[in-house]
Amino acid sequence: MLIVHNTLHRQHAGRHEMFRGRLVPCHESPDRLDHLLAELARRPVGEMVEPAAGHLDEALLAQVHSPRYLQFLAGAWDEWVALDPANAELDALPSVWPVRGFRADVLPTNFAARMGLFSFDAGTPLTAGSWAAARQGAACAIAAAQAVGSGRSRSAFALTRPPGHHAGPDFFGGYCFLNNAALAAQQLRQSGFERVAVLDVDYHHGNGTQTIFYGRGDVLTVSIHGDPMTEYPFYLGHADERGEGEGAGCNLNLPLPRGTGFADWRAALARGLDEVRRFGAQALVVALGVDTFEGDPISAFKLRSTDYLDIGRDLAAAGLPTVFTFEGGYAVAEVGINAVNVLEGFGA
Ligand code: Q9C
Ligand code: ZN
Repeated sequence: MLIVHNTLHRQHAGRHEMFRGRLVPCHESPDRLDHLLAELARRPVGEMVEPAAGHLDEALLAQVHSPRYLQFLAGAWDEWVALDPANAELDALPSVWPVRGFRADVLPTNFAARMGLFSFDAGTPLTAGSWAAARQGAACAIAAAQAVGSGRSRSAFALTRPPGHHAGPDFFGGYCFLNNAALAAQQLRQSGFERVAVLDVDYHHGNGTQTIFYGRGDVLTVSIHGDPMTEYPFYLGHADERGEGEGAGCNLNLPLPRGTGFADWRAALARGLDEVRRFGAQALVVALGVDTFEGDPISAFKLRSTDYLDIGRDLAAAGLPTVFTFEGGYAVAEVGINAVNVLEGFGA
């Protein structure tokens, strides 16, 4: 297992997210990845590398995200501070969004209006270093996929932070800016795998990844998650979403109720892996969130730390070249143990 480390991840450090009328401390913190690194130091599962500094495949980025979205993200912090120098001490959060009936084709000049156009929640602060960290995380995901695509390594784990699976073609949200799993899948396609599957095991539906590939027949997206009737991101992730056009039949959602324990969760994983096999995937991307853990502060499944070893074993049994991206998981002290358990269970 090759580990690709995002050395810039600490530059993304949000202060607050909006929750029930209050700004509360961010759940998605730099400590999460630091705990994961500490656990990797205790239990080395593979060689650790860094992506080439300052290099990111812009062409690949533009195959997953829209030019105007990327342009917005690149300049957003400077625009925010230009509004008021005092903003440099604050996070930028959206507060207005274009719902049904509003126009998304016209790009307002107003910064807050564009912030809302390119986002879907007020829980994803943009800070001074968010863009640098997100770009380097994306570089990790792409480098991991390149290593697997070239045959250098049969499997690779990208230490992506901020996470990515909620980010769509032209929107951020759910603590995500760039969709690392989608970028890894796109890179695997580029490396010559004709059919690629993304299996999302984060507690939350991978709405961004689903949306990016919804009309495509070359990338299967499967997500196991809390039922969106009660769980974030609420507006996508139902079982009847099966893909459209050339992508018809190439999306599978496996929503599960709050309180689901490992036996039922594992049965859903088996169903998801069946679909990956049926699709004929030649390579696999696992969007690995560990917010399915029983101790997670914002989620409601009941997985225990030892269950993650079995998840790793089940994933390895698919027998595919595999790239892992790191997604959610907010029980900070256990994030490292749980994620490294997956890698250990997976083996090489
Ligand atoms: N107070 C990922 O796991 N906020 N994103 C829910 C909780 C959004 C989760 C409200 C959760 C986003 C990558
Ligand atoms: Zn999550």
